[in-house]
Amino acid sequence: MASHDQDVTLLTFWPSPFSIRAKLALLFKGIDHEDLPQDMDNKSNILLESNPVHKKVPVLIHNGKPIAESVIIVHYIDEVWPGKSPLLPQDAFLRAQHRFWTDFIEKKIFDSLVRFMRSNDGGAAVNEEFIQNCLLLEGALAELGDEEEGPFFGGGSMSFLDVMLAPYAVLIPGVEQVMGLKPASREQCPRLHKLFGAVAEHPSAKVALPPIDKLKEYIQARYGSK
Ligand SMILES: N[C@@H](CCC(=O)N[C@@H](CS)C(=O)NCC(=O)O)C(=O)O
Repeated sequence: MASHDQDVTLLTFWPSPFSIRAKLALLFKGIDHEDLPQDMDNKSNILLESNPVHKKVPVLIHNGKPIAESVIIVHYIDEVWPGKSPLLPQDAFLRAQHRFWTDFIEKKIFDSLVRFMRSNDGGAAVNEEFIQNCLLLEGALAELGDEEEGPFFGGGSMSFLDVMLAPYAVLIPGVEQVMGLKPASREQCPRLHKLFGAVAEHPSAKVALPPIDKLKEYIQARYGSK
């Protein structure tokens, strides 16, 4: 682990895909930190004071200064601890591509997944929308990620977009197994399947991602089956 002169605390909620991103970025960079799990039904003073605008996790507190919003947190981590392998590419156009597809994950992938989970009509239409969004992401992966170098958007090493997507490696199977989501097939999205497989095997992701059975119990309790 790096830099013992830094005081780094992360406010988290274990099933939160947003918390998982921030945790993964810290682990990937080897940053010593304290993980402070939060009770979402009884928000702590530290959460309310450090994220008074949204009152949500994750919040990174670095030497007493709070940073909220997972995308902003991962960006901050990458700037403060560039280390041997920066998450964002050096090239400005590629950086813009990573930001564009991050925005797509928030606005399209996450949104269609949550609408599926909340749907009370079986969710077939929104499930199809979700698959179409995965196909678009597959196209981006084929364009941006060098398959010969490795399975990630960053080729052989995780990059910004890989961290953004990593929580879905467990979230999608969780929603599939509890709620009957039909994910894009291996034939439709071979690169995404490889990426999620590689995420599941990544040493930092193994620590950051919750076990699938625990996540399934949470999804079942919170959303029920379809
Ligand atoms: N856009 C935020 C979303 C964070 C978020 O929605 N966090 C949820 C947990 S998954 C939360 O703290 N919810 C508490 C609440 O809504 O009161 C991010 O990227 O960090």
